[in-house]
Amino acid sequence: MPPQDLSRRAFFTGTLATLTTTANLQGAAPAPDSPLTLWYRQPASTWVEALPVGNGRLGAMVFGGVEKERIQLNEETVWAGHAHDGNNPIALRNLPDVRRLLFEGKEKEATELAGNTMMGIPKTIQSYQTLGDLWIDLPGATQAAEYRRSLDLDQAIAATTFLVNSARVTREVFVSAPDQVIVVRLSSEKPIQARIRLDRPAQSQTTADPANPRRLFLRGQLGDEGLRFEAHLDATATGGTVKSEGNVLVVDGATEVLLRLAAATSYRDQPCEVIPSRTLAKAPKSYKDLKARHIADHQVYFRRVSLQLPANPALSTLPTDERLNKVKAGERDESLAALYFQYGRYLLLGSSRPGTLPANLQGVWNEHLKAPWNSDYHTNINLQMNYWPAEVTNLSECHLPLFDYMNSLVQPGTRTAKLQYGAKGWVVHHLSDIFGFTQPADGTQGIWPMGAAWLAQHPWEHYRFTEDREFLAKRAYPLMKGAAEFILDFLVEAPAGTPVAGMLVTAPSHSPENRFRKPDGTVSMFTYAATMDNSIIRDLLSNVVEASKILGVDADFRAKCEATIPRLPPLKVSARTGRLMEWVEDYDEPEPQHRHVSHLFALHPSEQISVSKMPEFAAAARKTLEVRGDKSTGWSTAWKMNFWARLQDAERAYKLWTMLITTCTLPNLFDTHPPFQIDGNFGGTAGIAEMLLQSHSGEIHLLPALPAAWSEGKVTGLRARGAVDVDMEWKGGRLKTAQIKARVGRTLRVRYAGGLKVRHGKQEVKTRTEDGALVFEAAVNRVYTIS
Ligand code: FUC
Repeated sequence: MPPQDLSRRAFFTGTLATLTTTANLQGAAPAPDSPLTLWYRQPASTWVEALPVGNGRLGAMVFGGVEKERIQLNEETVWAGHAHDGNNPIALRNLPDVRRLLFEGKEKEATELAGNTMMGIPKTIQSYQTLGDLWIDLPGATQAAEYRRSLDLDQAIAATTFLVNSARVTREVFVSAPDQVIVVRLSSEKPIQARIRLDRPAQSQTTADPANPRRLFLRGQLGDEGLRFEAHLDATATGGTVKSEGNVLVVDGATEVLLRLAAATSYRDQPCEVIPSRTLAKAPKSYKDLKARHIADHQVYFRRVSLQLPANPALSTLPTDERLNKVKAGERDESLAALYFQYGRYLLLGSSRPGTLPANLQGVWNEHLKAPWNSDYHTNINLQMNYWPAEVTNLSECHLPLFDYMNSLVQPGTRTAKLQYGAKGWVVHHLSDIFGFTQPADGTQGIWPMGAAWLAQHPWEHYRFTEDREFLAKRAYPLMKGAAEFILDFLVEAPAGTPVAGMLVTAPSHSPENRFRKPDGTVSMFTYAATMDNSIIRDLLSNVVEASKILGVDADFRAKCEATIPRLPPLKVSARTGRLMEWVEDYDEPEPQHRHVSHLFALHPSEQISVSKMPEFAAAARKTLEVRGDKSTGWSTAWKMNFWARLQDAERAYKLWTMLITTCTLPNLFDTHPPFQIDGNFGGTAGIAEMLLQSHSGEIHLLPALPAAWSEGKVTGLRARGAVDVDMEWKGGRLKTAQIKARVGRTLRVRYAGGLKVRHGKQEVKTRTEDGALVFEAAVNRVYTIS
């Protein structure tokens, strides 16, 4: 293969500043063996070509440069801003007027008044930020051959390998969860020289440790009132020396260099100045031990699930970017969906582990000081979407940070509920940070007090998938109840003259970020009783009722919830359009293809609409989706994939998958809104699972939306509601066999289009058929084979 001049490769679109190498590349290393690998023949020239590694708290983006390697670093609490009470003291006294104006149809006046009186102070939050960059220079390495960089999802290791002067140089990077360090090992067949640097675009200094010539400190503060942060890096060289020169570590004549980096901020690590060095002191010094402990830990979670879909070897053996480009050009490689699915699981493990913060808009990976949407927590779809794959793809533990985070919002959210709405319980508006921001932000579209109510679906789902009663009692129920308490106080009776007079409604209300046009031509976002609110509330109150029954607690509160549910405005199908109505009246839409499809919340993630139980509403949901159209942002495309899977329209769900991978996916398989936003990865991963297995509405549905393109395949380790493990194999588009194991003894209802028998070992199990589903008694932890 001829030498390739990086600067002339059409693929590279990065600016010179982001180029990580100017080396010439010659020849190519062979493809890695594992299908669970992303790999490339050239270094990343832009951040969205770099490969992510993470342990939930720490993250790194590996560029794979030759002469100059950049490893961009993150620590999840490097976030500008600080806690303070930003509730608006005049909100509550203006709320009745805002409501009155909305009910009178004076949206413009209501918007103005609410904008002047209800917004949080300050009006928004600040950004999650980069921790900095680790640079590894190999002076003189201007020519490289047999180059390859890769990310092995099964080991969670990013590797770069190439020949310089006929000697193989290899770098491996991972982020250890058991040892809480970012690890880089550089090895070379011939002794090398290297320069190792740490820096950050702002607010930091790098110094060498006066007490240890092999250690660097990167430290700083995010403004006068902001957090302090620290990264400590140490280097060990084999067969050579390492010493500091100024604020650089210089390696001379080594064949192996081990770098370990630990980081902390004053957000929770006190004193953060010494914590990273303590972490380094505790972590193993040997690469072998670090790596073994890292892989063992990662595989406990990662290997629970496997997925095989038909591979096209002509594509599946190509570098990931070339493979993706061919799929974008219309070629088929179904196994790319399996890789994308496992990548989603990998990304969740990398950005959300027990004890960490939840995955934000970019997971944990962000190179900016001011990121798009601050890389924050958006609760009007994005944060929830991040967790859609957690339970079904058997990463239940990764869901836990969301509940810790919700807990951290209870106290400030209770204050906001009281001060801004005169309500009990806790409330969150459409965005938040790590400092307990719960008030409305970013204009009147931020007056959307439904965040806690929607989030409260998650601990309930965790319970449904795990059947962990203690969790339900101690963690889930208090969060759900507090969210419901707010809702019960927030709801008001709609006055006479409105289409929902006498019903209990939300006011103010939004159908997130979408607008409507009234017959007089006025356009607004601000209203009362948007369909999404009603559906979220119906979901929440029903879940609270069920949870309180399971736990045998709170009969009075349950009665209040039960009495409220029938007074909520019901879902409505428009007589004019046949679509599900998004608003209280059948308004026109200025933007019929708006990315949010909030009024279908009842179809997914809730299960109020199901094809079998409410076919007329399912039909209206179909029409809604037809008019909304398929093309949209990353997360919206992923949501639509889930909607179509719930509608059991396999080919349409597959079409949405195809759009997600061809129009919303970056070279490193990150989702793009654009720009990069990780929710689409997680929503897409959940969507693939939803096509293969569903477990809402009291039954387990095998292969509910299997497209023709995936006619052959195998999946192991998926989870269904009711704490059930499901493996399946299918051929010719038909289920061959499924193995089902309930972790709690129970009656199972299993649906599959076609006759099935259930066996335990060789013995046939007695079943009955109810409403087309196979029903049988499953004993705890017994494996049943269905074929
Ligand atoms: C919501 C969406 C945007 C974006 C932002 C982070 O506001 O409407 O598309 O995803 O969140």
